[in-house]
Amino acid sequence: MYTQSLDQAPVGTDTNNAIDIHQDAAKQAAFDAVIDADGKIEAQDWMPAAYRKTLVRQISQHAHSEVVGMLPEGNWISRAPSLKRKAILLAKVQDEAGHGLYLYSAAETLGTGRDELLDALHSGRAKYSSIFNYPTLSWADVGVIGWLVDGAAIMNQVPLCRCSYGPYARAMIRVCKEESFHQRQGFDALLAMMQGTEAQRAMVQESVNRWWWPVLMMFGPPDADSPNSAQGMRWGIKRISNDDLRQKFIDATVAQAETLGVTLPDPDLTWNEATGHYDFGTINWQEFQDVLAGKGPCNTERLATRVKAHQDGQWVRDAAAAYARKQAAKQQRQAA
Ligand code: FAQ
Repeated sequence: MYTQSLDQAPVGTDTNNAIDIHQDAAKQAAFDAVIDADGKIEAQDWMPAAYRKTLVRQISQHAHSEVVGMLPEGNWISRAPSLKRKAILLAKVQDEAGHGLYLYSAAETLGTGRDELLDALHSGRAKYSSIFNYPTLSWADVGVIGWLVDGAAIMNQVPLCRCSYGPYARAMIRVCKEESFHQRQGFDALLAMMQGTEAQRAMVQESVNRWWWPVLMMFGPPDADSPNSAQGMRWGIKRISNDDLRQKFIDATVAQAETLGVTLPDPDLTWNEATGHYDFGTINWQEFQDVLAGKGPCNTERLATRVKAHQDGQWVRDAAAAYARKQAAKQQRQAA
């Protein structure tokens, strides 16, 4: 059962209050039945306040990640090594903007406005994925982001296509298809470099060395230290735990690294016949906490760039609003 009963006042002598509580209990029971049957909750359905709050938190953090996630790769659009790679990178970065838009729209269906969500990001109150606070120092980083960062994102997001909240689940279907293309283009870019010169191979290896551990942190803290996981899983928002997704990602990536010819920078990475999984070394969770606390290598720069982009775009929003007002007035005149 997923009740809010602890939040509810006891049935008193007030008849209206008793009726309200009775109605809320009926709504809660209907909600629980949908969740228990693995069904979908839609925007117009009644839902517990805590379910709504959790969804707004997760979906908006996800949207912010897509939008801030454009910045590390965007740095390389003007420096891509060929027209083909530039066109692919432009398309990928635009896709990430689109993902942000679907996700902000999904969050808005829960009754929180876009301005409020963006204000939380720009004021530093909202989180976005830790991974985007690391710098892109070489062209190989663009390939590694596609291969590993998008690869981790897909591993985390495919189960979200089955999320109990309909608008989020449906947004994730298209997002995952596009992330899949992103992952492959990253692998393809790295494969080309690995078949190139010694200097190119070294550039790929150096990039993998820097990104591997931060990528493993993308899945979130260990299950034992994840305050939101248990409830998120009971509500069918999260389907697979942070640790299980991290393990699935490692298991899938080792063979890809071998195909590429790169070494994953973990001396403890060994196949465990008994568990049927790879064992791996200790993740530096202090580094993760530091990045979340705003002390990562690029936190300040990323937020400042995002705020500036938003401010620079004010005239576009003003012009769009003025045009919409003009069109509405025109329609009113025609209807009169
Ligand atoms: N970074 O209790 P949990 C992408 C926070 S999209 C920052 O385990 P939960 C596409 C967490 O929010 C990447 N914060 O939390 C792309 C919570 O804080 P709060 C983003 C993190 O929600 C590719 C606290 O720690 N994907 O890459 C991180 O149950 C290339 C405790 O954690 C999504 O957002 C982190 N890595 O599980 C774009 C997917 N991990 O809110 C451009 C949807 C945890 O209590 C280029 N989100 N935290 O203050 C999820 O699946 C979940 O929210 C998790 C966290 C798994 C991220």
